[in-house]
Amino acid sequence: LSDPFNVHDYELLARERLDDNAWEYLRGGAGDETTLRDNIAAFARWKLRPRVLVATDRIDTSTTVLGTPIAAPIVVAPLATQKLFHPDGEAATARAAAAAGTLMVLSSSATMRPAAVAEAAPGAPRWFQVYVFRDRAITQALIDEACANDYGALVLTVDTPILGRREGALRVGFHIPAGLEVAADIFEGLDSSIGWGDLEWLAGHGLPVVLKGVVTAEDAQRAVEHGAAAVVVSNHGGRQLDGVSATIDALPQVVEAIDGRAEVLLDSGVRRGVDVLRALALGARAVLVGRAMAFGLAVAGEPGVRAVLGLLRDEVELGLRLLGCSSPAEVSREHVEWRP
Ligand code: FNR
Ligand code: LAC
Repeated sequence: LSDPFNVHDYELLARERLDDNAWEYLRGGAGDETTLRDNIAAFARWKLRPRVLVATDRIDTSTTVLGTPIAAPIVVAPLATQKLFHPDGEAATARAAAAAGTLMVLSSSATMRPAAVAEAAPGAPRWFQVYVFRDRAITQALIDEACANDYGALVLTVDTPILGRREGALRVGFHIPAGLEVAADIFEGLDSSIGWGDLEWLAGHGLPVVLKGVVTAEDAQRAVEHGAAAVVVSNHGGRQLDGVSATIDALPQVVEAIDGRAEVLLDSGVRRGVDVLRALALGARAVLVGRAMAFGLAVAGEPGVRAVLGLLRDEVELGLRLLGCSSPAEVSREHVEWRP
């Protein structure tokens, strides 16, 4: 496998590179991992309906998220502790995202500070993911640093009042290796008491607020009422509540409830360009990639992430052409049907 063709190849290579500690943390899901598996299986149940004899000379994969231009509808998801996967950590990811013409979301539990990540890829678009820690001063300092360093949105992750129980990681005795500094300790200090009322405080920083982890019509409606600029339909890659719907199955109810009043993004289980097309068809504006990106990071650092983002973009371009669409905006509900 010296020449990886796709995300699955990167996954196999990443498994070889990482020790059990890092691998189980990256790979694993909560409980019986039914949601982890279903995220991927569910994409395959949505069949594509290509239209033929459509002149698609020029394919343009680019789009925007909250007004920020991106080269393809693929954004880098917030992933904690990236130095666990490669010594260059979040700096490698930031540079790769910039080179791929897309946006990176930096985790609150990163192994680099917001300012240092900004410095690694000056001028590149990036958002900051917020966890609210019991020690509010830690959270406030991170947000202030993000605001001072041109992060363009605050992404509040709402599916994690407490960390899910990932038995694979527990079995291998998961730990942060000595010498790795994490901006804030996700494993101990989350504040489970945050509620809708806290959104005002977040919005008070003057940046658009994105809610990550909305999977129901009811919460989509509330998100809009509370001024969210976007929601991410996400089940945290199957790492939180096991038994939650695959995100591609939850997407239609969220899109319907939002009714154009905010942007809708999706993550969890995206491994192929055709998964991106399915999400677009069901009303997402773009997807986030978590593990896919991290497999590339583990294999080769910055060039690895660049390669994964590049191959997914190429798969989207090919898929658009074969679907009979010349841009993401042309992919519509008629391009998929559900076949269990
Ligand atoms: C995550 N995810 C995550 N989300 C978040 O809001 N803050 C975080 O710090 C992390 N950390 C994290 C670490 C690791 C190792 C993984 C795999 C995931 C969730 C992430 O943003 C995203 O929702 C999922 O990764 C999407 O699923 P896929 O693309 O990994 O299948
Ligand atoms: C995780 C947390 C950090 O999924 O979001 O591990």
